[in-house]
Amino acid sequence: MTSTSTSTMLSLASAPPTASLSVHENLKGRLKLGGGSLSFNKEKANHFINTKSFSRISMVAAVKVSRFEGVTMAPPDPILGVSEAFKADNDEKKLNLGVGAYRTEELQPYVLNVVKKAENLMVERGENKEYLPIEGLAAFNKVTAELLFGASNPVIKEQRVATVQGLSGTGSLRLAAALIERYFPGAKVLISSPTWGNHKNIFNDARVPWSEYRYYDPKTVGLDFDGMIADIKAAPEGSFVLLHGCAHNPTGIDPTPEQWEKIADVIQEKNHIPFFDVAYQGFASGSLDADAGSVRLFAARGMELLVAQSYSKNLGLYAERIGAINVVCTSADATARVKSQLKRLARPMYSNPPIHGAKIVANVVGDPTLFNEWKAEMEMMAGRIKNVRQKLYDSLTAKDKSGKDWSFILKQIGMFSFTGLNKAQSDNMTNKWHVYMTKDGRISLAGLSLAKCEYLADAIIDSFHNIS
Ligand code: KET
Repeated sequence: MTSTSTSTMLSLASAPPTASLSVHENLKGRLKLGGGSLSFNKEKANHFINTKSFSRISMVAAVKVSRFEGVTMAPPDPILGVSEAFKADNDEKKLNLGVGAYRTEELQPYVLNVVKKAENLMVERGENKEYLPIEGLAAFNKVTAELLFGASNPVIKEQRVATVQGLSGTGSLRLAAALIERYFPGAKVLISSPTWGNHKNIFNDARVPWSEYRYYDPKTVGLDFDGMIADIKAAPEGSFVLLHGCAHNPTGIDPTPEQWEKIADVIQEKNHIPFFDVAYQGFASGSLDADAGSVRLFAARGMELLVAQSYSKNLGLYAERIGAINVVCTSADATARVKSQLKRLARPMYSNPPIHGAKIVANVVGDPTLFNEWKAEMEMMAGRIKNVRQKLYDSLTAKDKSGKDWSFILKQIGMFSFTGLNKAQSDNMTNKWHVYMTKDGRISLAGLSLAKCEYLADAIIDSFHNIS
């Protein structure tokens, strides 16, 4: 999209009189074009006009300018942009702790063995590539809801879950946002402060108003539970409350089961609707059931709720874009209607979802042998992250003589550690130490190896103590 790639023909002859006049009279060197403007060579234009003796302007001026001149450069994405910067760095010591993507101890991407087995099954069966229905693969929708709520959960037995396959967690959240925009106009979504960076983009683009509730307390490096409760209470009745089902991103701090009960109490009191983002089921504790505990606790109260699911992390299906949106309603009848509207929203956006990831999930979760193998692999991945978490803590404690308490690292769970490093300190991590991370001080432990813990500890200690 360079300005020389397109030539815009500006025809004064065909322009209406007012337009040609305004071009002549307002030759100030720039000509307004839509939201942007283009350079206009006043002298050349005047010369051209003056050398013609005409009663009627009949000329065509060629102006080499892009029709997209008014489009400004977007900033790099705060998370995925980090990977782009990492790729451009040629230093051997470089470490990508930006995006939450699992790596092996050798820092290589990991394709789960169960995924390979499921894919082999698909090839053996000669499965086709026909369009899926708008709501996605039926076998996937069944197993994904069962994995989330438990197969014997009344919400499933009573057909009170509208499940629609989505474009992973992000696409599922976006579809739910579109549903909120259409059926709850003006309703607000409350999001935690801080939260996963893309939440705000999703609701902004869907034109759903949002505000923040307190979540992280830098003083205790823990949950600001009282602040959270007070803000949820103070929100307009009937708001949506976005909650991270487990392994809160970016803080790694989750409410306790007792705190979840109290959160459910205020949400019920205020007639709010809980909206869970479950991107790490099985990754927080290593147990799929334990990590779905928060969602099941709310469902057991008979509450209506929304849950977006992702298989990017727990099955390593990042690029397959496989996930789902589940809407739990109080009646099967309302559920069917909600599902029909989710389909109606999806059809003009992307028509229907991709089949490959859906088949993988359906094959793995639906087959007892593969399901057990998956659980073992997930425990292995969660275990490796726990090991580097411990080693990082040990390295920091051994090397840092300042007496700073680093135990918050061990209290956090999931893929990330929220280090408390500010933007300048995070910049130092990248510029001096080639450690790529998000500017909010988050590091992905899934991208760290035991071998690199000491180096990372040196970088953190230097950045923490020498940069303010
Ligand atoms: N919710 C949360 C909380 C989340 O951390 C992610 C991804 C998603 C949803 C969406 O993932 P998807 O691949 O659309 O299913 N987070 C990591 C990657 C990203 O930013 O896209 C991350 O925080 O690094």
